[in-house]
Amino acid sequence: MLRSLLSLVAMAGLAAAHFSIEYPTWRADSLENSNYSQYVFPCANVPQGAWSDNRTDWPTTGGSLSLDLHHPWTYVFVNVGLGENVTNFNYSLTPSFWNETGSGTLCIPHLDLPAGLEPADGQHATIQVVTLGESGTALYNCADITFRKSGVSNFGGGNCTTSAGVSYSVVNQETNGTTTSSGGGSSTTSGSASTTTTATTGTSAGASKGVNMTVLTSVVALAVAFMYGMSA
Ligand SMILES: [Cu+2]
Repeated sequence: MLRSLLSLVAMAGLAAAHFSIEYPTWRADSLENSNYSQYVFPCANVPQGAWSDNRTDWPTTGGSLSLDLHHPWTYVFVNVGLGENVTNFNYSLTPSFWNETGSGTLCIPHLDLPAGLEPADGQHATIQVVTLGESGTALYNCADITFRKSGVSNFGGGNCTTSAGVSYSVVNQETNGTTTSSGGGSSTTSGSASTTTTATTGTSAGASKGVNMTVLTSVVALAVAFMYGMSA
């Protein structure tokens, strides 16, 4: 009974869970194939080339990023690695990570590159997006790109829209009890880092998913507590 309840919860969690990269096009749909898992570092166990010819031109000065997020909230990290089949994502596009709230599309019109990263025209690279929730479990997805000095139309304007109820703030670095003065964002700021997007709350889709997730979490907590009770 308990086991079936737990597996039911797990299945429901999978259906409502995880995220996708809408732009640039992700390496492959990491939800469609049972060999893929967004829990697997660095790219959800999706091999490079899983979808052929799936490299998006992206400006050498930085570009747009659009995510479809399905949790009530998450922390978001965006990294870049250079090369054809990257395993070392050693450039961060989010020197201060984001605290995102809401379920739906989060579109960033322009992400700047860090100062040390000056890719050549035609340089292959991969963008890695990591989300981190309250359990400490991270989810990964990747999008393969080719840096282009020109000819890339920005994914801006009407295409880059953020869902109502979705917003994020940049988490400032803190030391014991004091916030460092870089909060204004000069030295470590990477483009949109000082931007806080806000949107109206309370659309039906995002809100209902959030409620479901909360209920699921409560059920899991109860089940785990029950198991502890039985084994103790
Ligand atoms: Cu999930």
